[in-house]
Amino acid sequence: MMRSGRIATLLKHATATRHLSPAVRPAAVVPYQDRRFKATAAAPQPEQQPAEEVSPTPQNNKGESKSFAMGLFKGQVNAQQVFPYPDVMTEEQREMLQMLVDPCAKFFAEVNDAAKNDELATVEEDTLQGLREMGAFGLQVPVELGGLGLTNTQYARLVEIVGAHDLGVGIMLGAHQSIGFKGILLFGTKEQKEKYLPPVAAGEKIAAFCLTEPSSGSDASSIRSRAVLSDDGKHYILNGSKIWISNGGIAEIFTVFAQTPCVGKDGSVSDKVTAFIVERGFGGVSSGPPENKMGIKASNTAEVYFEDVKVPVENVIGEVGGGFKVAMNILNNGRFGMGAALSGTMRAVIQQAVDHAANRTQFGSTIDKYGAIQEKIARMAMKEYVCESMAYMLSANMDAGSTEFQIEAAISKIYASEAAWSVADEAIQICGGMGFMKSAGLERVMRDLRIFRIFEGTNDILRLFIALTGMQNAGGHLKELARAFKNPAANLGVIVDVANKRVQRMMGLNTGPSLTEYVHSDLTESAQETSKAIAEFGMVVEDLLIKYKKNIINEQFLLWRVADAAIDIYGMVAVLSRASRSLQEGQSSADHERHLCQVFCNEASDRVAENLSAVKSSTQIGNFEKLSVIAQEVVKKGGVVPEHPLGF
Ligand code: MYA
Repeated sequence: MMRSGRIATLLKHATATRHLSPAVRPAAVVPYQDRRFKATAAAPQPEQQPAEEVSPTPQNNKGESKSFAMGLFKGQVNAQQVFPYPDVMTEEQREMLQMLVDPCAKFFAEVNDAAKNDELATVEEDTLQGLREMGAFGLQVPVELGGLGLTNTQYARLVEIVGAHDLGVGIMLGAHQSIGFKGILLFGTKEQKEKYLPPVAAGEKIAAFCLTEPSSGSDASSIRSRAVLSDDGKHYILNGSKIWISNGGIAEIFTVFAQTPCVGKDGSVSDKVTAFIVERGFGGVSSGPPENKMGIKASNTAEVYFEDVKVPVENVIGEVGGGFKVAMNILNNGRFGMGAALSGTMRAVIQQAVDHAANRTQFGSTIDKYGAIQEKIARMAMKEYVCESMAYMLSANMDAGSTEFQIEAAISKIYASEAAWSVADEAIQICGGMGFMKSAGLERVMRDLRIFRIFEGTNDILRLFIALTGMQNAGGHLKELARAFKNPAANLGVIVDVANKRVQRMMGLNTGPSLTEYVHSDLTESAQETSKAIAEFGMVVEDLLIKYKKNIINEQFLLWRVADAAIDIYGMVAVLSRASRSLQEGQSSADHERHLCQVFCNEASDRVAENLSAVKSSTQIGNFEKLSVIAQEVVKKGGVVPEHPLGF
């Protein structure tokens, strides 16, 4: 059950618009300043972020958001982060990355044995040692603290290789650095960084991220682990247990989230989440046996117990009571890695499937010549292209210093995990009986992939997160307009502009913010489809806010469709931007990318229209109500309700 923090704000914003007549509700306002992506400076390294930024609330950033996704919810195009396709790597960073790619790929092809790791449910020592020697445990740790000091984009390119070869090893590495010690890297004090980063970067000590508990999964702020300050004020005494912790059985350093009593401004005491660095060596830390899982078997997953663990006060990450946002920001910050890793997975399985299709003869021809197989291959390639375009757009935005990428990160995670699942499934289908054999390796990939739709925020909860975060922001936009109405004389320009756009939209004259100026001329039609989708999306969000006000939080059937439309639109923009760059630069794959982009935009715009019309359609809303009743009856019965067709 979602609590009401975000929703209280949404309510406030939405009700502020009640007195506006429909004719003057805000329209698609499109400030097209900053058209070019100017971020050419070297990417800010994580350590450059001051420790004071420990409670960044992206939504609270001052000034107008530059996030494309945030703007989308207002029917706007914030072009700066998406056009042209961002690339903020310096020449030096590019050269360094090029030097790392080949040895990394060679290592995974020749030394690591994914099938054996899966069989033995562990990562073999020679792989671990090789990874240590390559610096793979501290990819983003600053060089002076023993890491490789890579940017997000450089990191993405390397985890793509890991994802292509062994997702189990990927999770061991990812749980260690993408979330395990990321809190120290992003928000740690100088002392915390100096003490903890060198051993974790060297792979001497493994890290883990401890948030989930038996009674607290998606509802992360409901954790029960508790840490209480000792009488002498030098330690927190930590008690609690965590479940399904990746690296939980092998880690020495843990980022642990626990409730701590905090004194409010009015003097009242209430529990708030605080983040701690906990060493196994503190005593009182123990782990359960390795979990027996469906996939990613090579990575260790275990329960972790904390019993009267004495955690020094200097091991608090950020502010006492500020731990929930530390957790959310670590997760936001790590999600781009999944998009990159799973692009690698998709590239690998597509290669395997087309190799089979091009060599397997049936009915007198190799099967790649048949339309049924061609459609599969083309769709697999399209999904990979969208996923990869999103992942590197996001990593470049992060490298350019964006702090407001939480919606884009959630979109990328959802898209990547669902695309990779479908691509692996189709790869098996193309390979037929051979794909089903263990020796082909595809069943392992399929098993490994299943968890990606569940962990790091289930796709279901992230869909709600996308819709609600975007709507909260759009609600703020409506509030600004309501404020303008309080002093119409001073804000006449704003009001007239908004009213005109609204009228245009109602008369069908407004086809949305133009994107054609950003894209290659071959993609004009796709740009127009995207513009239309953006305008329609902004209008539907506005109508939903006005219609449902605070109750929108309870409309999960609708929120789900809003999120799906947002995911498709972000995908359209990502491929439009990337394919345009490719065409403009005359890249060898430009024509191929044009086709990928055109088909995706065309089909995605139909899906967007379908999702957005569903939230307005009384028939569909009637269906949602019936689906809710059906589900409740099934739950009440404890299984399917209809009598068996045979009567017994
Ligand atoms: S680790 C476990 C993962 N667990 C989760 O992801 C938990 C999911 N739950 C949530 O995210 C939250 O509880 C939700 C909020 C979203 C449901 N960014 O009232 P609220 C702010 C910034 O909405 P709730 C794992 O699986 C919000 O604005 N801020 O909160 C490891 C508000 O602020 P304010 C955020 O209703 C697997 C406040 O918080 C965010 O309680 C291993 C309260 O908000 C956000 N996202 O629920 C993976 N959310 O008060 C390995 C909320 O100021 C990695 N807020 O308005 C592998 C990676 C790949 C590597 C490579 C492989 C090869």
